[in-house]
Amino acid sequence: MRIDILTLFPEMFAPLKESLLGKAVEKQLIDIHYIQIRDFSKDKHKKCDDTPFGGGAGMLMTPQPIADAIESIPNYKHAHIVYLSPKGTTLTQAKVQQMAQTYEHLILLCGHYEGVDERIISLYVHEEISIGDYVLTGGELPAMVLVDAIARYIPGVLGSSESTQNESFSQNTLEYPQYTRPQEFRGLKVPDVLLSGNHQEIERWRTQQAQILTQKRRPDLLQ
Ligand code: 4FV
Repeated sequence: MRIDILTLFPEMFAPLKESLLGKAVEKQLIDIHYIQIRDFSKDKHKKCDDTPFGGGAGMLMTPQPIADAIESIPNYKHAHIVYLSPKGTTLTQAKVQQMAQTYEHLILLCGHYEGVDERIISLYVHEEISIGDYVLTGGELPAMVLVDAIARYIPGVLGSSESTQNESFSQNTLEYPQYTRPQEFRGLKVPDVLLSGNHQEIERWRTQQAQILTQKRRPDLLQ
């Protein structure tokens, strides 16, 4: 999968160069390109923002640099262009899985200030996605969240010991409690069933725990 990220702050994306994601890029499982929108500004001061028509607080990102940055991307017309925005569809695990399985080329537009000129959305954006009902200073963190979540579904990114199967939301429940060594820590013991070697009982316990936890914290998932 190729992902082009359009941003005013490429340096914010250092986390995508670490750990599993960094290894996935090294192994060329994911091809991530960072595009500095400001490089495309035709303003003599490289301005990329301006005041909103009709008044109102804050600044908007102007359309020209964004449009030219998008059109600089090879085959941009065949990519799925996403704008990270509180006005978008809220991201869910199902949406992440669908995107990972559907798109070979994603372009992620990161807004800043009050966002982008509406004409960019009309002309180029296929989908607006929100990571939650709160307002951030920029679309960079949401873009990193989206890339991280999608990358987990790309074959080879997760180690053989990890899986997207029995995890929170994958079966419309939260994940069961998990334990590792030592068997006792600060007086708290690992549940005996997990030490029993009885896989049928372990599976039954995990299913029951997931149901209890989901009913308590996220009954909406059970609907
Ligand atoms: C956001 C979110 C978000 C709004 C104005 C960036 C900011 C600024 N993006 N999910 N919640 N974006 O708050 O995706 O441009």
